[in-house]
Amino acid sequence: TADAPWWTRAVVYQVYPRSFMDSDGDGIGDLGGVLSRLDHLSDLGVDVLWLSPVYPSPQADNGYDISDYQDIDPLFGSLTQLDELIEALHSRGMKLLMDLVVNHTSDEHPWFRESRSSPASPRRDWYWWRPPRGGMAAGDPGAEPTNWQSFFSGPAWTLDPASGEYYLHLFDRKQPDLNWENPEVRQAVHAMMRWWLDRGVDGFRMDVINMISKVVADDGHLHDGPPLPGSSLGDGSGQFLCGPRIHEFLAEMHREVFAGRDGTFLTVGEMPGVTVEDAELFTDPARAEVDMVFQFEHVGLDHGARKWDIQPLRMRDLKASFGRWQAGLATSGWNSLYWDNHDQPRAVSRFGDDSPRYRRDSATCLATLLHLHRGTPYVYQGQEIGMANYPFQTLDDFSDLESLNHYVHAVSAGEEPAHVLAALRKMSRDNARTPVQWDASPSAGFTTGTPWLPVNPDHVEWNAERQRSDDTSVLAHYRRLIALRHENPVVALGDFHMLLPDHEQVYAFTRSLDGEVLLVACNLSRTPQPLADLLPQTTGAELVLGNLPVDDPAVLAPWEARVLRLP
Ligand code: TEU
Repeated sequence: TADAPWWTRAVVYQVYPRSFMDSDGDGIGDLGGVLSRLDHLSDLGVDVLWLSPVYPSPQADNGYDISDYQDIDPLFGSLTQLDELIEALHSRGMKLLMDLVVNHTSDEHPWFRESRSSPASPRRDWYWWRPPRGGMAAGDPGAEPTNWQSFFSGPAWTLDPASGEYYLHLFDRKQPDLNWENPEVRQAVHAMMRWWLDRGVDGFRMDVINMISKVVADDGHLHDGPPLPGSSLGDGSGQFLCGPRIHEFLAEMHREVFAGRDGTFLTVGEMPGVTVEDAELFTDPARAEVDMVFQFEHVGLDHGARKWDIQPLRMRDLKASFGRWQAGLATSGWNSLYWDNHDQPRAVSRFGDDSPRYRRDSATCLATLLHLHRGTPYVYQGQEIGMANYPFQTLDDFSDLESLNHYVHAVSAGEEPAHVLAALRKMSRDNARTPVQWDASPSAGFTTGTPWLPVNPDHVEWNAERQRSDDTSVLAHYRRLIALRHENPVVALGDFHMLLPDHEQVYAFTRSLDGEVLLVACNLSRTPQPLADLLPQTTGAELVLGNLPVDDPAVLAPWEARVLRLP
């Protein structure tokens, strides 16, 4: 276990800066705010800070549309403050991951401005430009070069009238895809990454990095995907997820950026649609591509055809999925572990039970379940204090373009507005983007101004200050979970074995290392469960960490999670 990489014992904390802490009163979080709250991170015990984008951006997608990769947007602060943050984190023994968004830039990036300026521009081939589909006129419905649907609704191509050609954007039209087939693009990205490493950054979270290789014919032709039900558009994912050159591009990136550097870096690739088999290759240390990936299987289990077609999560599906990933990466490769991030609704509302009676218990139960798996846990800002979904009322309450675009497209396609709104309330990314609740004051201690997105009214009861000295709080439990990982190699490295695969309420598994066996048993329901009957080996076992006082050793109380050391 001595030679296991440092990040196998690490816990990463994600800061979505716009909603974390505002230091200049404009109602938008910033780097000054992050700097002012580092004690909170040290107190929690996290090792790495993943900072969502703070680069210059028109903010079409809250910074995931970058117009300058080597500066800081004045909205968030300055490069000087970023350097201060690197220094402050390093002095606390922590590391900084920057968010690398290089599948696409902003349409306001100089690269795209040049590329769009003329078909003869030397940067034309830095992006994906194509003429209208064979024989059709530019601007005709269906004349887009492929039938792909954007992740943010509508076609993934937008016409540039000046040239009569379309450009590709898998996301918003203000996020044109870079053409990674072009070695000039790859070299420019590598140079930028090296520039950040030279500044002292410790690695990257790589945004939709498995989309940078598209299936493209020798003549440049891109292919349609299968038609989407009830739509004139198609599912292009087979043409751009984990495409033919993805391993080549990531290996090249690793070689050009990290090789030869003395340092202990961390790379995590965000990969919608990635399979365990793909991830075994991506995270195989011998291949030097990425250290770990964010996969999306578990956060897709309550989705139907779309994330908005919500269905109840079945426990056996969750166990099968997590179990498959634990088994698949058991001998080589590595898992990331997450419930929450800035794109997902709050786990305590989605997978837990945010009723007054069970909110604390379910939040700490879900945390125990996740953090005791094999992999690197990611804590999303506010998750450590049990922050929950926001009580959105009307469409005006929402800010996220993914949600707003979906509403417009769904309603114009004939879906019932009230039904669409109900789905937004549950699944909108805005649920994760309300300001972090630091205290019970009017704006939860987040800002002295008007917050860009309203603070959840429940901040009066659910806030960091109230929990800091409460040993029974969600925050205290996260502190203990993180310490457990730091102090026990079996938590970081122990072999994983799933138990009770078909039980609908109890999620249980063991972790084993050098003869030490921990058994983790979590009751993800409101009904007590007969632990001793289900798992007789737990009788008399030593309690290592529980999220509730143990009333009856033989019974798991509602939302009770126990970590037991077997004799
Ligand atoms: O998200 C990638 C992504 O696939 C998500 O958009 C996800 O599909 C959706 O939000 C949830 O269903 C990354 C960033 O995390 C996200 O914030 C950006 O909007 C997106 O890429 C484009 O950069």
